[in-house]
Amino acid sequence: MTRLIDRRGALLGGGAGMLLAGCDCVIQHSSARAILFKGEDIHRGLQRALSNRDALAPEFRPDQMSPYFRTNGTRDPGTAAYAALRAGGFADWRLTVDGLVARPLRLSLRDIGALPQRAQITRHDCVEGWSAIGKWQGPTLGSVLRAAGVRDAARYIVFTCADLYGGAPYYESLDRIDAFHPQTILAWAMNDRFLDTGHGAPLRLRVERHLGYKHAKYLMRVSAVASLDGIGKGRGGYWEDNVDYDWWAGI
Ligand SMILES: Nc1nc2c(c(=O)[nH]1)N[C@H]1C(S)=C(S)[C@@H](COP(=O)(O)O)O[C@H]1N2
Ligand SMILES: [Mo]
Repeated sequence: MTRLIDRRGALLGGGAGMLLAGCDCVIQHSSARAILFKGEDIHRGLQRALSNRDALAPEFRPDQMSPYFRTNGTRDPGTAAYAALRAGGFADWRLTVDGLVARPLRLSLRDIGALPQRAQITRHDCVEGWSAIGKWQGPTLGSVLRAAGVRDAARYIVFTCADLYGGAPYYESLDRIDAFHPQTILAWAMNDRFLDTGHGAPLRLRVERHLGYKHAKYLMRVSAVASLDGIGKGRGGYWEDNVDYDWWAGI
């Protein structure tokens, strides 16, 4: 990993240009989807059947961004460990990438900023009935998994967070198709600024074809696994385990 960083240099030191560079919007795809699925009468199931798993979520223009993007769930992990990391500007924070990978990684924010970046303006849809449009930037999860040499036996990617619910970390999981979806990114910037505490600093998942609860904030660990058995209560996420939310939260 050190070699990867040395070759590409640091982004975070001089990242302003990158932040202002704008989004890699895929207008053709979103307008095609808009035309295809215009009628309110088209059943969601039909839409699901017609859209393939690799289809892109709609992307928006900067002038469509929500002036206010609320926070939900944990707004501050509130642990001594998290407070210490934040007090140090997350210089000591590392993302562990492990499990079924050839090369386990421990990535700093600088390492993450040095990977190829993607920016996207998307709509966040929370199952509780609110939505907001914001801009997110970071490397694709796929590029991180490739850097780690994810093994073929890995069927799921599990995300472990810094915040605790009843003593256990919030967690989520995706299958390989969503993990390698081009809009699935590990975002360190929101609306052209570093993520704030409320929105999941220093790093959160964006998985744009899914509902809000899949977008794990306060990321600490990304693990490639063959099965979700034995992780939490085995249903692939905190809400899935405890409130019967569906593991599949595709939109
Ligand atoms: N670690 C962690 N991630 C989380 C949550 C949480 O409580 N803890 N809440 C989820 C829910 S339900 C939603 S809608 C979004 C909210 O993201 P936001 O606070 O940036 O709006 O984060 C998701 N990710
Ligand atoms: Mo949510």
